[in-house]
Amino acid sequence: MSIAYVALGANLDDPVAQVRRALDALKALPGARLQRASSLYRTAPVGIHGQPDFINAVAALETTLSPSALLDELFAIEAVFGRRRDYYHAPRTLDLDLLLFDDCVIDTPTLSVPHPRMHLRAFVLAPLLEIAPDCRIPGRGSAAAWRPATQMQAIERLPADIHN
Ligand code: PH2
Ligand code: MG
Ligand code: MG
Repeated sequence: MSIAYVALGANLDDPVAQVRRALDALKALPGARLQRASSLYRTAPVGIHGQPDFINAVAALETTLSPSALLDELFAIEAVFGRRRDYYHAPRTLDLDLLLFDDCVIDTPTLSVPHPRMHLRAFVLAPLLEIAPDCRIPGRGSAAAWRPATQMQAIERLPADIHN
């Protein structure tokens, strides 16, 4: 059994509803059990200009799947949610990124784990630290130690009644 952390992000077509439904889809994933889900966060776009704010969250999954099998399942959920890849960083109904898989380091043309930019992004670190305060990022050390460097990125935790 492995533990995987998955980042959820949406900024199109009622993103709060998209992320809530995506958490339900993760719950229903064969070969995986949703162990923890963070609050939802409203976040300013990072590295992108002129797009709507995002809704982001992070989920912890217990899984018997391999990293690549889990990645395939995540892509399949994105497709069900109508994800289109019109251009790099196009606005999206749902983005599911595999952040961490146990303490594995994976670097293939299709999968990089840990996610190479996760330690630089408040929209990943804040929800991740909410559900895994002691989380370590292989090769980067404690996730909490990176959070102060992202302090300038606008992020707001949504009240629980919006996502429960
Ligand atoms: N995803 C990106 C790039 N920038 N910014 C925010 N706030 N949230 C995201 O999910 C996000 C982003 C690439 O996937
Ligand atoms: Mg992404
Ligand atoms: Mg992605």
